[in-house]
This record gives sequence, C-alpha cells and structure tokens, in this order.
Amino acid sequence: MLDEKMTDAINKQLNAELYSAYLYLSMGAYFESEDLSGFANWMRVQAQEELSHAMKFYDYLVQRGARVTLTEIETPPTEWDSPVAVFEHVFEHEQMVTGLINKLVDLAISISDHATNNFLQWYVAEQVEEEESASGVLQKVKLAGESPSGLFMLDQELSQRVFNPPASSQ
Ligand code: OFO
Repeated sequence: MLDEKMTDAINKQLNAELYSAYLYLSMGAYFESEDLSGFANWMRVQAQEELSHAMKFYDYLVQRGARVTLTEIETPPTEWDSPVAVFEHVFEHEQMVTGLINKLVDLAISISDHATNNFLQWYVAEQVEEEESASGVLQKVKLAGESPSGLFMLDQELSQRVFNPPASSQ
C-alpha cells in the first residue's frame, strides 16, 4: 500500500505531466499557425511522450492499490514571440519538471519507500534526455536565427521525429 503523502505527490505529478502535454500541444498549435509544420510535428510527438509519462504514473498508482485522482489542468499559454522563445520555454519547463521529479525522489527516500524510489529512477533518467533534447533543438533554432532558409531546413528535420512509446506503455 502506498503512503498517502506519496499518493498525493504522484497524483500531482500526473497532473503536471498532463499539463506538459497540454503545453506542447499549444506550442504545436502556435507552430501550425506559423506554417512551420515540422516544428508542430516535434511538439505533437513531445505531447505524446508527456501523455505516456502521465500514464506510467497512472499505472503505478493502480498497481500499488492507490487511487488515481484527476484534477483541473491549467490553461497553457497560446502565443510566443518567436521559435527561439518557444524552445527557451521548453528548456525552462523541462528543468522545472526535473526539479519536481527530484522532489518526488526526496519524498520517497524520506519515508523509506524504496519501491517508489526505484520506479522514479526511470523518470530521473528520462529527464536527462528531455533536457538534452530541448537544449539541442534550442541551439539549432538559435543558429537558424531569423533566416527563412535556416528555419525551413530545421522544419524539415523536425518533421522526421516519430513517437516511440516507452516499453511499459506499449
Ligand atoms: Fe514528462 O518530461 Fe517533459 O515535461
């Protein structure tokens, strides 16, 4: 049986992952409106990843006999000044999420919940990839700058991204 504080904290993180999906879908809609369909595709895939992160928490709560409690999802922003501003936001957001995951690990350790700590290590590793991926695209968008040809090339590249579900969500 899962500790009540741990259950509440995981339910909050489930909401945060759903918010991340919402945020990236909103960013995708922004890129669609700017006719950057490759950037929009990258965001769509990112939103799918976030949903899979949320479902992994959902499944863990069910597996441990704890109650999943869904709450209101905050409205995401809808406008950004530029593609660079979007990816600066993505990178900041992922750093913030890493902080949330680290706090969950701190809680699991503080109550000697080794099973949850072990489960959370997947997210610890995933956040390293999330930050690397966000900062990688940010650097490329900065290099492309305002140049239409640079943005066009990057849009082509980002259109190639496909969703690969984590093993446990397949
Ligand atoms: Fe769920 O990793 Fe991004 O937010």
